[in-house]
Amino acid sequence: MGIETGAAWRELRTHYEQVAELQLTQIFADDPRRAKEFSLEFQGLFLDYSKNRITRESLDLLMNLADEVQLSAAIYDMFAGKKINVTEGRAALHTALRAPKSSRIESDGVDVVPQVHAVLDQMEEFSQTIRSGQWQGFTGKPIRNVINIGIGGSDLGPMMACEALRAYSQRNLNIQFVANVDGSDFAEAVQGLHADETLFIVCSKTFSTDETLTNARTARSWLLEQLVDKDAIAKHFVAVSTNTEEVQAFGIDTQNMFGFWDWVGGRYSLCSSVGLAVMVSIGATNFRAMLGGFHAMDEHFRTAPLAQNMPVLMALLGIWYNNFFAAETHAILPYDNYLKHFPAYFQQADMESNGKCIDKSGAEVAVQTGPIVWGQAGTNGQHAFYQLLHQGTKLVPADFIGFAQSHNPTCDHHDKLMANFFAQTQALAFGKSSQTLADEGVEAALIPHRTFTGNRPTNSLMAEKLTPFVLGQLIALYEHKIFAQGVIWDVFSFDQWGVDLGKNLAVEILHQLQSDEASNANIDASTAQLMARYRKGRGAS
Ligand code: G6Q
Repeated sequence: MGIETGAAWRELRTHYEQVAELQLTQIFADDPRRAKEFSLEFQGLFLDYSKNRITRESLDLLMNLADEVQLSAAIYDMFAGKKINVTEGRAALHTALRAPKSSRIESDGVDVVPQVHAVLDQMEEFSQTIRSGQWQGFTGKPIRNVINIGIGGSDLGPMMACEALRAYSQRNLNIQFVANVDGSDFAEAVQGLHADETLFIVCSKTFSTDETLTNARTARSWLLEQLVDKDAIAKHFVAVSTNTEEVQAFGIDTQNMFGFWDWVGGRYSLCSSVGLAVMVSIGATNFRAMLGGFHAMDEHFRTAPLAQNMPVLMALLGIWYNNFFAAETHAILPYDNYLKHFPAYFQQADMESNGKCIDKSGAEVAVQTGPIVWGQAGTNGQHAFYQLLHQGTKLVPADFIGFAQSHNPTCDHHDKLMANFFAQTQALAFGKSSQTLADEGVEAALIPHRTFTGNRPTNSLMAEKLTPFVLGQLIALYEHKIFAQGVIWDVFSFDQWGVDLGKNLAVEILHQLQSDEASNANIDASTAQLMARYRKGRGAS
């Protein structure tokens, strides 16, 4: 029996029929207090959700849904370290990574907080030696280039946060990321770099990910081509992993290994040693300030009543569009260039967590689950895909994220940027009617093409400035939104079995591509034809 059979869902469905045609123009005109009442502030982070197609009753019914699935108990279980990642037999305790030293959080009867802080201290010491130039490469030179080699959760988080907090970075350090097994990624990253000034962070929870190990081996060869002596490896490679044995086998000194734990999922691991590149870039004080922002939002999520709980509200609004308005996608549109990787980061976090069609009992779900998440930093998107947002046939709920202050206040750039933010949410919500166009004297034949129906929902998130603290708040906000939605859809949000099949098939296909004889065993006709073409093209057949 899925969620769709419950009373709350059925009431929401009936309610949807009643309010689906409501126009934001009308409901704003009817209620002058709406903007104020449908807004929420938490420690400087402001959410205006008034431009959503909801009434107070919609919210009450959505809250009933949260109660019906016992969301509060699920939140409690996650924070308490219960093994909610059932299919992998693990807890999902990323919140422990940003808990203050004084807290006590147990996993398997062990308080994990001291371990977390010991690793943070180790990271601090290490990043300080790099930042100060104390860490010397094999030829005695300080490190100028830091290259994180990792993929998925071991890449997107630190890459996103390094860019988001670039204004706080130590500018004489060049931090780069190599993820793709495509050799071009590595080749371009090291263009023009000197090995004796370059440090690689091999970032892999399992230390068995093929892309990462392939890139790491290439990095080792590149380094040894220049520095020749194998002893150089210890000065130019460090590892972030849970797998000591494999780190050792690779030749990395385990003194220079930063651990984490199996209760941290890859896509939720930014606050662990996976964030090492971020700490090197912005320093320990800023990194800890970011953890403070995460923790503040964790506490808000854990303790605030559901109706005033920012992640819960955003989760329920997402459910409202995904499941009742049949919206297929959700856009994240940050009006801050430093957040340019933020949509891609949450594309992984959301789609890998809630892109599931099987519920916790093992049955097929009867309702739509995770949306397609996408987006881009404004205002570039306005000159590209916003046409569809304004006039397309699809409903695309969107989050706009903006700041009152810029890190680079140049002339009136920031006013212009934010004017666009405000204008877009206004245009999406209220549109422009054919009557107005007619009154303006627009040629009749053009009126349908120039009409904006409006009624396109957005959330607006604003803070004073994109600081490390605010970034932490924002990331935790979305993490918990995703969790709350997973609870409602009754899917396991912390596994990712869907990435396995392709990965395993690639192993077999690679074997065939690299053997002299093409056996084509277990290969379908289409794939065999493509492989044959590839073999011929690369000159191997
Ligand atoms: C994230 C996933 C996945 C993972 C990568 C890298 O939640 O688990 O994106 O982070 O596959 O894995 P390793 O860190 O083990 O190399």
